[in-house]
Amino acid sequence: MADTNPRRALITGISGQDGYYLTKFLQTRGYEVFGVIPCRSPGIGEAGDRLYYADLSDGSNLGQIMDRSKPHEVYNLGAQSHVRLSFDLPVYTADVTGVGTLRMLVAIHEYQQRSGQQVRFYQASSSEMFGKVVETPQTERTPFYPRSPYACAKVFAYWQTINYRESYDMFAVNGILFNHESPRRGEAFVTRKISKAVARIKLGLQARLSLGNIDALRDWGFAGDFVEAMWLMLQQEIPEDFVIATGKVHSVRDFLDVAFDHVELDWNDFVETDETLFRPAEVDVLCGDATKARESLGWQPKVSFEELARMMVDHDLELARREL
Ligand code: NAP
Ligand code: G4F
Repeated sequence: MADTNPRRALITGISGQDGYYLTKFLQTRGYEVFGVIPCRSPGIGEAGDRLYYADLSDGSNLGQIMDRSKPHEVYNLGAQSHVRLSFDLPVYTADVTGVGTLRMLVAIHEYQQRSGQQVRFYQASSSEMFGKVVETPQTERTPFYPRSPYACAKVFAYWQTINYRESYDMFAVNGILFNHESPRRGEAFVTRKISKAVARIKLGLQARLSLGNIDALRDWGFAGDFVEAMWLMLQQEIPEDFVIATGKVHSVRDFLDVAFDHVELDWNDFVETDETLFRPAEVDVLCGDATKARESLGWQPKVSFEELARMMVDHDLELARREL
């Protein structure tokens, strides 16, 4: 009998930046959204009937979660996603970000065999896999050169996703997403660290901002635009991998310019260098070519770099005012 219930999606990493925007996006399309959250604090068993406690470093209840949520689509966004931190926690990062993806794939494959239901799988792959880039811009065909434990873990997850697609005829795809930011960005990532500091400096709540390598160049887009591409990848007839990027490159200095200009301050008066924030190996520049996504998915970014930086500062000004 045909399944007439709403489409169901299961999201790992639902409490993160992309989990937030993807949940909103799917809900506006009538999806029933289920989420996996790691158990870090009290409140076990009180996560709600669509939220399940699970840890990607422990696959023991992932199969049970598949049985309970019966998803048509799984978005694997859960990860230890901080590149600098991955140098301090390389084995943990490999386990959660790399092997965690494999645990999810195993759970989905076994669920498909048990239930006879087809599940579409999205893997949150990363432009960090290009690392010390061998060509610019980077496309779906550019070889990887990972430069951190995080990037190595993502390369492992990328190939496991392809292996499950090719071995078991699974609809499993990699979205190779370049940096994307928003007011929901974690505060340890450079754009949000800056936007939060700009707001607090403007209101007299903070005096200085310590940063690492401000010459790094990234292809920065808006998370709200990028989650739409995740969904589009799972609506295609054939499972394929896609690069998602703006194609425009800016330095951390550029972000400082726009963010401080927005509140009429000069960042040179406030920013200092902290050597401990440099990485053992840096990714100097990333620039994506999303031609395939534009042509096959009809996807393109809407929010510009300048709009993104101002949006984040405005949001953090609102938050900082509550501290006064
Ligand atoms: P994020 O804000 O750091 O969110 C990561 C999510 O993973 C959080 O919900 C976190 O839960 C969860 N998580 C952490 N450890 C876990 C574990 N052991 N088991 C289960 N869940 C765990 O990351 P994001 O920016 O939304 O990115 C989403 C995904 O895309 C990540 O896989 C990231 O690596 C990848 N990606 C991001 C970008 C980007 O520029 N944002 C670009 C390319 C790829 P807590 O909230 O409890 O920590
Ligand atoms: O904001 P970041 O920490 O992002 P990074 O390392 O590019 O990684 C993010 O994007 C990846 C996609 O390419 C994701 F896969 C990954 O999960 C994450 O979301 O650092 C951006 C740049 C780096 O070059 C860093 O060295 O900013 C430089 N930077 C300079 N000062 C800093 C700082 N980064 C951070 N986090 N904190 C600083 O104080």
